[in-house]
Amino acid sequence: MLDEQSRNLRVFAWDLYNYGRGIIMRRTTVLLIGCLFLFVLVQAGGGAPKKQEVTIQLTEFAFKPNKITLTKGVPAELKLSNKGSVTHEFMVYAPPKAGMSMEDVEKWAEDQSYFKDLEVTVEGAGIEVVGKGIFEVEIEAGKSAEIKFTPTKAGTFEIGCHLPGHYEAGMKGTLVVK
Ligand SMILES: [Cu+2]
Repeated sequence: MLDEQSRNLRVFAWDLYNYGRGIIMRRTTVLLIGCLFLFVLVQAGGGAPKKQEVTIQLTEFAFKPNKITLTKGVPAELKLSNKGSVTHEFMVYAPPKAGMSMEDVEKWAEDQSYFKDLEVTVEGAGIEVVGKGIFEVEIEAGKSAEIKFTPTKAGTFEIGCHLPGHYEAGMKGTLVVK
């Protein structure tokens, strides 16, 4: 009788042991699959940059650098820093046609804005503006602003500051989207 009981107990203990092992193995398998999944995610993310950041300084009367290149489809963050002593603005638009008057170029810059149909976020001095139809960002002397958007149109565009006299003084540059 005692033998029978202790045998049953041993069988029970063995079952319990196997049951436990099963749980541990299942857990290990889940953990391994989890790690593998994470690894695949990291690998996939490592191929293409998640965002592109460019810092542009605005001074009298230039953008530095005056040529920037962005990759289409990758979220972009342009940090605009006014290092000058007067307000400057940042506009991006299709290159104006030859022979346009200054007035025409200003209108063109607004109408042909790169940001026209894009969702754009502008952050600066504690203000955040989000939306479509933003075509210029004005930055006071010594202040900074950040423009976030995902470029969708490839091509060559002009960067310009159209505050009176600035563009004529050479405050322009080029944005290339590849
Ligand atoms: Cu300016």
